[in-house]
Amino acid sequence: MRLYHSPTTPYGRKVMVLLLETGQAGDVEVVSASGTPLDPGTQPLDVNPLGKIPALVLDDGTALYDSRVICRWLDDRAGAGLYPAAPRLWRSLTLEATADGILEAALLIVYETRLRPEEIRFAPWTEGQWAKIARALDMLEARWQDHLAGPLDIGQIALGCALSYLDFRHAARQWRNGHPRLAAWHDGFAARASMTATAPQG
Ligand SMILES: N[C@@H](CCC(=O)N[C@@H](CS)C(=O)NCC(=O)O)C(=O)O
Repeated sequence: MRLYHSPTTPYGRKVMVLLLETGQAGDVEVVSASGTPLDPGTQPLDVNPLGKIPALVLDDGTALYDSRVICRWLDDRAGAGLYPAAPRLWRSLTLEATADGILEAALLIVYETRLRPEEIRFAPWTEGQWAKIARALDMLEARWQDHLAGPLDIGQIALGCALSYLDFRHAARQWRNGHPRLAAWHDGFAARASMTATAPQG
């Protein structure tokens, strides 16, 4: 299998963490790819026409994307149980969607500040993206601690990668302020071997 990935993509990191947690890392050839909405660069457009990574090409040529599909497929392949039976499943998937939503807003802010020329930037839009993240963090702090204390699942993997991405790209926003329980959970999660082995570089 071939995984298109870059050392800084938090969505690709979800897949890498899952590969390590489920003992499948050796089954995948990692191919470096990168690009932006302005320039697809080395993104494998023939694999994912949306020009995004991660994307996984199976041995029979089937292309899988995005990270949610790839993670679920890999979990199924290994029988790893990172997608528990319902009703817990719905919490796991909602947590993953929340973490991915944090990532989406965080990435849009990065694109806004890096790609858009300064004279046409719109600060209220950027702050609106951060407000989404702030609301999600408040909700996770208040209502998700029981789930986070439970067995490892795809929601926790996605959240661990999302919070680490906030450290990586938005450290100045200091997401830990007002979220001590989430910060404590992340300290523990970030110490996992699968997380230390996949820390973003660049
Ligand atoms: N929903 C997708 C998001 C993937 C994504 O946005 N990847 C970024 C890298 S972190 C990308 O490839 N961006 C290039 C672009 O948007 O053109 C997933 O979960 O895989």
